[in-house]
Formats: sequence, structure tokens, C-alpha cells
Amino acid sequence: MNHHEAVLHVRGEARFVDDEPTPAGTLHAAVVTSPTAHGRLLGIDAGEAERLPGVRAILTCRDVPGKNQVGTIIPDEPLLAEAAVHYLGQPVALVVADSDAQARRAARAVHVHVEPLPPVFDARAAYARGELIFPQRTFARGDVDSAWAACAVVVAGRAETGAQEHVYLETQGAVAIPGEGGTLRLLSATQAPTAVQRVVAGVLGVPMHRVEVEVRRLGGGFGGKEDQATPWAGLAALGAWCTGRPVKLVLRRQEDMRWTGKRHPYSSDFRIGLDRDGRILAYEVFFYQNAGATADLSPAILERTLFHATNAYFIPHVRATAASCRTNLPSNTAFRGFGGPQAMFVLEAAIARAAAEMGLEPAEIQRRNLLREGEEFPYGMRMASSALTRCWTEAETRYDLPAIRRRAAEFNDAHRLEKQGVAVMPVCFGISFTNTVLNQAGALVHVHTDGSVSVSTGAVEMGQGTAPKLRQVAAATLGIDPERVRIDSTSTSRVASTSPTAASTGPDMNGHATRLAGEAILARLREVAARRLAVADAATIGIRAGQVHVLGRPAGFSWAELVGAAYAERVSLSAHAHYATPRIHFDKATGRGEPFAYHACGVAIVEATVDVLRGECRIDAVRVVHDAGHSIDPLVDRGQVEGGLLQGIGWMTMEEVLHLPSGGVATDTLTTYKVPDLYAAPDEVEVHFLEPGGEPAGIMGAKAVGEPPLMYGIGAFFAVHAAIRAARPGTDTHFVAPLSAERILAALSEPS
Ligand code: MTE
Ligand code: LUZ
Ligand code: MOS
Repeated sequence: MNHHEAVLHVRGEARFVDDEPTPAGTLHAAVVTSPTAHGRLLGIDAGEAERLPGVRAILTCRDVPGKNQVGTIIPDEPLLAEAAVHYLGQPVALVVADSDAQARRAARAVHVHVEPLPPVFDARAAYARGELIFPQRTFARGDVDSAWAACAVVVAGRAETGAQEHVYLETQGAVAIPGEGGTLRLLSATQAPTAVQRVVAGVLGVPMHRVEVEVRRLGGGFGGKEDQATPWAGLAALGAWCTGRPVKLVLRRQEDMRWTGKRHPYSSDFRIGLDRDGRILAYEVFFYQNAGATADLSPAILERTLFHATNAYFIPHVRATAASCRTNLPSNTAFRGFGGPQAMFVLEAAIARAAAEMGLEPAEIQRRNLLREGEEFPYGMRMASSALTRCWTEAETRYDLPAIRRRAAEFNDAHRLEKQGVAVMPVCFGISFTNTVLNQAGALVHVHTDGSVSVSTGAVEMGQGTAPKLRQVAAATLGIDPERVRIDSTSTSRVASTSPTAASTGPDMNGHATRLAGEAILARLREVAARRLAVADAATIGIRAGQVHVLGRPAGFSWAELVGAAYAERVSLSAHAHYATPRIHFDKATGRGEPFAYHACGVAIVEATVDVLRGECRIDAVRVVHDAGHSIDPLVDRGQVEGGLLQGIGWMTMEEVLHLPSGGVATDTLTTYKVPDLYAAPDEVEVHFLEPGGEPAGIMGAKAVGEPPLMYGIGAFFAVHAAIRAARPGTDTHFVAPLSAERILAALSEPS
């Protein structure tokens, strides 16, 4: 293994926001939050706190010089509470003090007076009260209402998935450093530097060019820092602005777990209709999304839920409706898969129920309805290739699915207190931001006079390995060794107007921008080489392995010499390039378009064992065939598949966010919130990458891999579900995730 930053990480030398040496005189901030889930804010009593040692400022919404607003899609989220509080943990005031300990002590001494109002925590209850973040949306195709009559089997039910805590290793944080002339530099642990820049400029009431946001790397984001890094950066900026001193604000783990949003819990009603052969004719689903207190990214997440309501299947008649319900919880937010996993879970539940009704294996129904090349998604886009069906066939044969089933059946015959189950999970995930505007990126490439190269893009490295991929792209474009290329930090002053590193688009969009910038420099260098080597046609010149080639033959002229010659001729060795994903479009009014550059897909076979007495489950093996196209970095991609998969297994089987009656998070530590560790990981994880077949893909023929593998984890739920049914034939388990030991025991003890 050769991780691009292994040496830095292993030695603890890789710097995160909290590790950056701060300037002398840096102050520390602590946040005062609402003690109540819902109420009128009557007053903030800071008298006692102000007199504590080291306290420099106690700031409220009245101290915000610009707009007290951090909401990006819908402006419904104040930086600091004004007249009302909407969730327990909502920022109400900011204490700035000489030390972290002094700031936190003073924050505890600030008294927030709230007149409580009745809170609502459940999405369906909020819906019943008309508490919607925005009007509900429907995606439809065909004629569902008349399709039911033609179905041989129609089943209906309810499916629920829970919240998921991101557990990025680095908690939220920022350092704000005031500069001369009313400028501000921010180090922020964000996936979205431009969003932080825009919001901070708004909060301070200054033009964006006065705010620079820099990100070296994140200790994980997983979507949790796509929008929700912004308020903490905004608070640090406010503290710095009001005191004129650098201010650092880094959340502790427990604060982070209490105050920040999670994956949206969904509660959904489904109805599915099939013909006698198991072909799905009609599917209707209503998603209740628990948005929490503000919009945050909920509108975009809800939209992706609708796009992925039919996942990897062709269904002629579909109606999917989704409502974003306002509750008094911290606003839920992006999490790997972005509403897609919630949608896919419901359809798998519907298929499992239909299979039970028809006496079929769920995999039979899955296989018969898999999207084939040329078939249409409900939103009008066509499946561009046979990659998905090839993944299915490859998984079935390579891993010998019939033999896996046989082994499980034999095991079940031989064991009474342990039962095994097998599930297959196909995934088809659209690659691009569903909001077309966001599908643009920039890159700035400098070739230095010694031949070394710096690349800046909008991409944020958060462990997903996009930096080493961009390095490969730059090196391949210029024809030099990757060792010569360094990926710089992400800075709004070097590359502006960037989209968040999200939607799995980091390598594609920033890679294409890097390629374009590299090609612009290369074109100039070819002209220089043509002059030096007296070659008439610059197009015959190429660079390979750091050597200039003419018509494919080495010309005895090295990269470094060429760069030196270009400098001597006063030819620019730098370029900025912009990339906009071509062709994509989506008409929100008709619900039709081509919203994605392509789809990433794959199939997982999951095996699980259930302990019938204890209700414990083990995910024994997961065998995946995944389409990563022409992978730029197969090791990184394998890591993404394995990591995403385990995160999905955790969401489905063990991670559970529980709340106190007050609305506070009960599972606010890593001892009460259980994430999968090595022991919970399957003993066997096999990942095979599909042989590329020339279908549409991203940069250098590779396909995005960041999010899709998480959804293989859904197969864990249904493998356990199958094991429960093996223990208690006829049991109709509730489709409620996570499938904890308690829920498994409850299912096993239900009368069949
Ligand atoms: N992998 C690691 N190690 N850490 C992360 O934070 N985030 C995931 C995925 N893989 C993440 C990760 C999410 S939610 C996304 S959208 C993509 O990486 C983002 O990176 P990319 O678009 O550059 O692939
Ligand atoms: N963010 C976003 C995303 O704003 N739009 C998207 O479509 C998306 N998809 C996945 C993850 N983040
Ligand atoms: Mo990922 S949820 O797009 O940050």
C-alpha cells in the first residue's frame, strides 16, 4: 500500500485545522446553544459570564455586522438565534476568550431564557401539522393508477431508515485571522470553501474578495461538511471581526454529535405491483423526510431521493412523492449517497415483500427488472450501457451465487440456533449534482522553472483520494512523473466560484479542469519545442516519461530543459481552466431531462448469520462487482468501495441515533453510538472491478466511486432479513433500520 500521504499521517504530521499553529494573540471561541428544542427566545443573560477571567467578548445576533444568515438554498437559518429557537443545540451566543477553557467556562455561565413551545420530532407528525420546509414534490411516469388493475400481485407497506452520524475523525472547526484593510483569512474544515467564503462575506457585510478560505485537508467529511462546516466558520469569523484578533473555534466530539445534523431519517409508504412473472409494473411511494429545523441541503437531498426511487430497475409506471418535514432537531444534512440510500431501501423492502408473497427469491425479481441498456429512468434519461446487467452476471458467476445459496441452505438445515441469509444488492447512482449549475470546476496549474508542477483546484481532499487522482491526471496530461506534481491546498484566492467537493464529482470535474489547464500549457510548450528542435509541425511533438518526443521518438530534450527554454522565451508556464460538465440538463417543471453525466453501478452479494437466541447478527461476507470504469487509482477505489460498504452496513445494522424526550441527542458519545469497527466488518470482502466496456465515464475513462458503494450496505439488512425468515418461515419483519439486536429478537418472537 502506498497512500499518498501515508508518511504524514502515520507520523501525525498531517495538519488539520486544530493542528495549524495559530498566530500569537489568537483567541478561542465557545458556543452558547439553546437549552430547549423549541421556544421563544426571551433573553440572554451574560452578566455573570462577562466578569469571568479571560473573556473578551460575548456576541449575539445583534453583533452581526451584515446578514445574520447561513442558509444557502433557502435563507431560513440564522447564524445566531433571533426571536426563537428551533432545536436543542442551536447557536444563541458566542463567547470569545483568551483560552479554550476560559471560553467554555464562560459559555456555561451564560443563561438563555426560553419560553417553551411544543416541539415536534417525528416527520409524519410534522407533516400532519403542515410543517413543510417547501412544497412536496412528485416524480411520475406512466399511469400508476390504472396499472394496478393489470398486476397479478400488489403488496404495500411501510419502511423506515434512521439517522446516521458522520463520525468524521476531525470535528467541525475553523480559524479566522483578520488581515489588513478589513480582510479575513479562514482555515475551515469544509467541503465547500466558496460557500464558506460567500456566507462569511454576507455575515460580515463585505465583498467576497475580502475573504479567503483555505482548506489543506479534512479528517473526513462524508457530506457532513458540505453545508454544516459553514456556521462554525461564520462564528469564528464573527469573533475575529468583533475583536480584531484571530479566533479559533473547534467543536469537541460531544458538541459535534449533539449540535450537528445527520443523515435524514425517512419514513415511507410503498405499494408495488407485479405481473405473474415477477415483472414490476407499478410502484408508488411517499417519502416523509425528517429535515430537522432548517432547510440546509434538504431540498437537494429530497430531489436525489426522487431520482433514485427506482434505483437499478426499470419500472414503467411510477409515482414517487416526497415531503421535507420540519422538526425540532438539528438540521439533517448531506451524507454519502445524499437521499439515494433512503430511496433504494424502500424499493428493496417492497421487492422483499412481493417476493415473500409470490414465493420467489427477491433476487429473482431483482434480476428480472434490472435496467438494461437503452431502458429509461422515470426522469427520461436512458441507461447508456449494459454495465449494470454485466455486473449482475459477473457477480452471479464469479462468486457462484447458487453455491453461496446452497451453503446457506445446508448451514440452516444443520443449525437450529443460528441461521444464515443471502441478499443481492444492485446499485445504480447518477453522477453529477442534480442541480445542474453546480457542475462546474476550475483548476490553476503552475509549471515552475525547475520543472516541478503545482496544481490548485476546487477539490477538497478528505481521505477519499481525489488529490492523488488529480496528481495522476496532471502528470498524464503533461507526460511527466507524478513525483513532479504537487497538489496544493484548496484556496478561494487561487480557484474561485467552486462547487463543494461532493456528489462524487471531485475527480471528474476538477480532473477535467486540471487536464484543460495542463493541455493549454502543453500546447505552448510544443511550440517552444518545435522551434528549438526545428520541427515544422508542433503537433508531432509529445512529452512522455519526462522526455520530448517527435513522432513518438525521443528527441534528446528533457522536460526540465523544455521548461527552461519556455521561460527563456518568456512563454507563460501557468494556466487556469474551467470545466462545465457537457450536455446535462433537467427541467424541473416536466421532471424530464438528462441530469447525470453517467451512472455508476455495481452489484453486491451479502451473506449474514443471525444468532437466534441473542438477536445478534454478523455480516459474514460481501462480494462486489463494481463498475469504476478505467480506474485511475485502483487501490484508492478499492478503499472507497470497502469504506462505503462498511459505512452502509453500519447504517443498516448497528448505528442508531436516539433522542431524549427533550429532543437532545442521547447517543452523543462513541460509547453509546456504535459505529462498525474491525470486528463488525465482514470476514470476507471481495471487490472485483468490472471490465470497462466503452460506456460514458468521467476523467480518463474512470467512473466516480465516492458514494455508490455505501448502498451495497443495504444488502446487509436484507441478508439479515432472509436469515430471520429462515429461522421463522412466514415472519414478515418490519422494514425498520437499523436492524439492531432488539429488532431482530422482536421479529423472531412475532407470531407467524
Ligand atoms: N472517503 C473518505 N475517506 N472520507 C470522506 O469524507 N466522503 C464521501 C466519499 N468518500 C468521504 C469519502 C462522500 S460523501 C463523497 S461525495 C465523496 O467521497 C467526495 O469525494 P470525491 O467527489 O472527490 O470522490
Ligand atoms: N450535493 C448537492 C450533493 O448539492 N447536490 C447533489 O446532487 C449531491 N449529490 C450527492 C451528494 N451531494
Ligand atoms: Mo457527499 S454526501 O456528496 O459529500
